[in-house]
Order: sequence, then structure tokens, then C-alpha cells
Amino acid sequence: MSAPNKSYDPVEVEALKPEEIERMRDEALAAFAAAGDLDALAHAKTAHAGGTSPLALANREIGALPPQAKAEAGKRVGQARGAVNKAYAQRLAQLEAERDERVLVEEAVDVTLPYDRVPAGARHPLTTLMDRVADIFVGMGYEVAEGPEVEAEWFNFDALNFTPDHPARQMQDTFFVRGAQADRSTAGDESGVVLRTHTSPVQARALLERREPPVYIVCPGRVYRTDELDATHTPVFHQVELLAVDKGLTMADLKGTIDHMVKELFGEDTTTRLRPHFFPFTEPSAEMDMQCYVCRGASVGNPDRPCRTCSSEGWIELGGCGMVNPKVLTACGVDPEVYSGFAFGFGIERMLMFRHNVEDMRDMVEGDVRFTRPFGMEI
Ligand code: FA5
Repeated sequence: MSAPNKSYDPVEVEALKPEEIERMRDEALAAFAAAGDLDALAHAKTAHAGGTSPLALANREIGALPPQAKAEAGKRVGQARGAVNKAYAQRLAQLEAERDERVLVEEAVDVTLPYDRVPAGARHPLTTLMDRVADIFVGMGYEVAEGPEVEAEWFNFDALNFTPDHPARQMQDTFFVRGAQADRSTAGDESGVVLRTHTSPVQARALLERREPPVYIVCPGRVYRTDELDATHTPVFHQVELLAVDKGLTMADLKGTIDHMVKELFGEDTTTRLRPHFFPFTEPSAEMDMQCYVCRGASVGNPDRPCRTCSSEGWIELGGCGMVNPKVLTACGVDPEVYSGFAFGFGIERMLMFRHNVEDMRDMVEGDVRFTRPFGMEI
């Protein structure tokens, strides 16, 4: 700050010269006008109207003037500062208005947009079909039974009369969790542990758990085999197993039960047939076919009317069945002289394929909603 100016001449104090004050004011007004946004305006305010701005510093110089000069210099600086503050306020209002207008456009919310864009989920068609099949038997008085997917090798194979050297026990067919047949010599008497390869071990579990027949159970569930994933195979698939053990059951009861299921699922006039087959746990055993519900056999030997559903064979393979082998009944503590039983089992993926003309099983496991959506939103 300058020393008091005894011989008063305001022109002598550089910062208070009229043209200097005008220059400071004009620079401030130009800086405010040039500020393109609120940040730039805040910087311009600090530079031109803040505590260390040229006008503020000039204001301080007034104190050094002789009393008679203070009023004039004060008026000049005060007018300039007033003009600067006014220009700042005007530019601030202008920039704020521009910002508000921009925000209204950029952050506008379209209240007419639909709010419920997330579609409702639904159960997988495999689950729905499996439950529908199970329901048919529940309606006939059967109970739903379940067993573990990680199963004792004894239940999966031994109890079902699979010989120790049966090919199904090989690691090429079965996922072993512990104690593969190959290292049985070291595994001792302990049963190995496998991922169950079919739902049939639930037969043995049900008989052992209930002890006294009658037993009527339906067992839907997931099973595992070391098959490659392709159009007609998957390493993880679903089966539905049926077991009935009672006094006096015969193949006629088995056939009648299969017929009932098929008519419920594919229509009253659908017929079935049994073809001789072999399963270690049923005797006699058969494979069960149903008449093609699309062509009803009309495509057989008729090249003019090919049928994609049954490949013009007239019949569709459903699964395996038979009368429960007396050895299985004995292993499960049921007297085969008193009781007899029948069982059948089939794959749900294959049934979904021919029931809904799905050409590739991989579509069922890939989780693409474009596959599941046409089946509807059943929950
Ligand atoms: C069995 O699994 C027997 N437990 C069925 C049975 C039960 C017979 C009771 C007698 C008494 P099989 O290995 O054939 O049988 O399999 C039955 C069905 O499972 C097949 O008809 C087929 O529909 C389905 N299946 C088998 N392997 C696969 C696979 N890799 N992917 C999809 N489905 C399969």
C-alpha cells in the first residue's frame, strides 16, 4: 500500500486513475461475457471481483489518499465495482437459466415408457413335462419318491442285479465319485459312490425303506451318464421311473399302466407295444413303444407321406420296462414267492423331443429363452 499522499493528486496513484479503473471494469465485464459456463464464470469472478482482484486492490489504495480525495476515488471505484457485480449477477442468471434448460432436455424422463419391461419367468418345459407325467400317476394313487443323485454304487448297480463286470459299470459309462470298479481291490467291501445313471436305484431304496409292500411309487429325477452332448444325448438328463410291488401283479398290469399314461399324454386312441429286451433288474424285460401320434402309422412304407416325428417307422421308443426281477426283490427284503412287481422308466428329454418336435437336445440345455418361450409361461 502506498504512503499517504500529502500533496493530493489522485492522478498520482496509478491504480486509481480513471482510465485504470475503467480498464479494470471493462476487463471484468469482458471476462464475464466470455465465460461459457458456470465454472468459467466462477473463475472470472475470483479474478475480477474477488478479494485480490485489481479493483479490490485499488479499493485498498483509497485509504492512503488524503481525506478530501477519498470521496471522489471511492465513488469511482465503487461505481466500477457496482457495475462488475451487476454484470456478474446478470451473467450468472443467464448461465443458470441455460443450464436448467439443458438439464430439462438431457435428463428428461419419458413417463410414457412401459415400466414392466422385465418379463415374468417360468419353469423349464422339462420340469413341466416331468411334473405332468408324475401327476398322472399321483392321480392313480402312486406316491412321489426321491433318491440321491450322488448314489451308492450298491443301490445303482448291485441291488439291481448288475454283475460286477457289467459294462454299464465302466468309467466310460458312469461318473464315479469314489471307488471305481478298477480299484475295487483297494476299496475293500465299501460300496463305491457314483452319480446315479438311472432312477432305478430309487426302486431298491423304496423297497428297503418301506419293507412291506404294497409299494406304488413314481420317481422323477436327474441322472448322469458319460455321454457326449449331441442332438440326441446329454450327459445330464431326466428320467421318470415307476415301481409297483404288490400281490398278484402281472405284465397285463404293466401294459395297462403304460397305456394309461400314453393316452393321458398323447390322446385316447394312442396304442403301445412291448418288444423283448434285457435289463438285469427286470425279468422278463421289454422296450416300450407308442404308436406315432402324428401319422398313426400311415407313413410306414408310404414315401408320399413321410413323418418326421417317428422317421416313418410308425412307432416311437419310450423307454424300458419289465417285471421286477425276483433277485432284486430278495436283495431288498421282499419275498418273491408272495409279491411280484413291475417297473418302467423313460427319458424326459426324448419325450419332450418327440412330443414337441424338438430336433436338437442341445437346445434344451443351453438356457436360451427363445427356446423355452414358445412352451408358454406355466409356473
Ligand atoms: C434305463 O435307464 C432303465 N433304468 C429303465 C428301466 C426302468 C427299465 C425300469 C426297466 C425297468 P435306458 O438305459 O434304456 O434304461 O434309459 C431309459 C431312457 O433314458 C432312454 O429310453 C432314453 O429316453 C433316456 N436316455 C438314455 N440315455 C440318454 C442320454 N444320454 N440323454 C438323454 N436321454 C437319455
